[in-house]
Amino acid sequence: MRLRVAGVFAALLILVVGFITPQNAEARGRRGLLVTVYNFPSTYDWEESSPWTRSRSLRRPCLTTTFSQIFHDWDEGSVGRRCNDDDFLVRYQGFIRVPTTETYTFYTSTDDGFRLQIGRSVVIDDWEDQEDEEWNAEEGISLVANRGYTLEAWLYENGGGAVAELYYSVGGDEPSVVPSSWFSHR
Ligand SMILES: [Ca+2]
Ligand SMILES: [Ca+2]
Repeated sequence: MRLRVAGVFAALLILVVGFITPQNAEARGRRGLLVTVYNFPSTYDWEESSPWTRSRSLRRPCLTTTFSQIFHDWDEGSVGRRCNDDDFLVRYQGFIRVPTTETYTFYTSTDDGFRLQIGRSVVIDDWEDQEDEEWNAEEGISLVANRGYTLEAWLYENGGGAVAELYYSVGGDEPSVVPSSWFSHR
């Protein structure tokens, strides 16, 4: 009897988790970053835009989900089935916790523009039309171990391919993709 109750409870739990996990979600629970994607008209002037100053005016996302990392190559395609192939904006929100107190250098490979803010510091400000390369931008910031810093990042795609990849390095090591274990959104 007790086993049967446990079985029913487990089934219910799976149902509930499945229901609250958004479509396209790559991360569960508090893991990963909250991601919101918005469509824009093809005439939009991206390089002159600064959505972080008017984020409250952004309405009706084409996709709301969680991504475990900032590590995607959408090629010529879209982020979600209701989203444009070109002219879209991706907003990442959450927290970053690093394992050791260090100066972290962040590297980006993005197409097109990208901006990364950690706490109050704008670490990467690379808001322009471009193709992805090694590296489109790199910048260092000192972070304290196990402290939860707010993280907000933005990517826009203006045409052709779309890429958003965030790497880090400490002490001159080869850059690695920022691991999912550093990100959370609650
Ligand atoms: Ca595209
Ligand atoms: Ca592009």
